[in-house]
Amino acid sequence: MRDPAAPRLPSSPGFWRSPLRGPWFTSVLGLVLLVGITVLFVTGLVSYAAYNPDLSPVNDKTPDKGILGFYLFAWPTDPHWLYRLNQGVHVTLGITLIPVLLAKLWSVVPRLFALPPARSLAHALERISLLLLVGGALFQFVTGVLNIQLDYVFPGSFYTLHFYGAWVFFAAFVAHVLLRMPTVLRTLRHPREERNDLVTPRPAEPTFSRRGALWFVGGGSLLLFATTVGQSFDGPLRRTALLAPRGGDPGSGPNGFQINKTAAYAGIDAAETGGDVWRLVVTGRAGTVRLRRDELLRLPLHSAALPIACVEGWSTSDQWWRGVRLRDLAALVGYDDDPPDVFVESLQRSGAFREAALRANQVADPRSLLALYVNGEELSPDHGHPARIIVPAAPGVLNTKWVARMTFGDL
Ligand SMILES: Nc1nc2c(c(=O)[nH]1)N[C@H]1C(S)=C(S)[C@@H](COP(=O)(O)O)O[C@H]1N2
Ligand SMILES: [Mo]
Repeated sequence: MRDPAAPRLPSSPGFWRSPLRGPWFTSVLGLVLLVGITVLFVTGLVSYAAYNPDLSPVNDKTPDKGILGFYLFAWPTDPHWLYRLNQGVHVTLGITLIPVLLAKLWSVVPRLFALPPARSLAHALERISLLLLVGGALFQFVTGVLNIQLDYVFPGSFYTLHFYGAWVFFAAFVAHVLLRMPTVLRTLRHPREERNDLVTPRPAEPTFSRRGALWFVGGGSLLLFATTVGQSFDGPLRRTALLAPRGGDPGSGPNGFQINKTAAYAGIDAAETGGDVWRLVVTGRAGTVRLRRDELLRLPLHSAALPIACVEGWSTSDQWWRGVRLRDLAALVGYDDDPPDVFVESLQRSGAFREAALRANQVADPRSLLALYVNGEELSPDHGHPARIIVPAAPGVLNTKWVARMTFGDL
């Protein structure tokens, strides 16, 4: 039987009946998000810096960022797993926090309907900032997940959306934390005494304790974590990455590690990569040299153990690359001991990742190679045959495949 006195409108105080709602539940989830979202923001900004966007417009996926690029710095080459760790944390943590974010929103949902919409100017401003906060959080999580799952649904603009979105969201987030911190601290010190408008005046029978509810949320997070984190590893662990679309099994053998875009997808024609047609064109202050692959192979070859680490969060463990040092190629065209920046172009004719610029510190690193072999075998077509760039600590996108042209000189 329906209780005739039951409030029908979500704006009525007794409409929301879960006894879980209240300052304690909201505060605990809020604290988790305070730590987690701060890490997401920092790793996100760092990830953008890793592209070296201030080096060249081709690296910059967010032009017109204005002063928001104030913090950019020259991306280092050490430790060689730096981008792998940064981006693995960013993506895996983001996915893991989804249940916490949803639970937090659930815990405060009555406030969305609270009437009157504004009691005072200060209250109106606060509600507008909450709109930015909730809208910003949903926007960041949704664009992030869509980019990983559907890959290229935002042609070129994902970076811009996610970057601007991050600043708007984080500004609202900081304001919110400052406003609410006193309540959170009071609640955690005296969990039994603190009450607020989230506590229902008509509690329903509890089906869950508050601690049980937290375990439930934590269990959801743990499940997402366990089915995502494998994308940052090789072997059997990778197969546990059920939720990461590129987690799966990349096959076996020396070239059996994760492929981003295949040669077919990138429109690479096998006729262009063969030994008698392909030439590497290297230009610098001393002029231009054109090298056949057998000529490249007569240069000193060096090895480096380096991972591929994509902005989408997946990475491989260290692969064993072998090829010509970038700084040796610079020396061929006039830079004997002071390698400059380099602009690298692929055979690939179109697509945002067909070209990239590397900074002088990346060129100078002895582990930075124009790789011809991986794990003791020729590069496969999908991993960039006949030659690809591999640079320590750099995001995957800077490791251009199917290289055709390299232009040395300060950018
Ligand atoms: N020419 C070209 N090179 C490219 C790309 C591309 O689309 N075209 N993708 C980049 C990206 S985003 C990544 S993560 C790595 C992936 O390298 P892999 O497919 O060998 O693992 O290649 C990079 N090199
Ligand atoms: Mo990538």
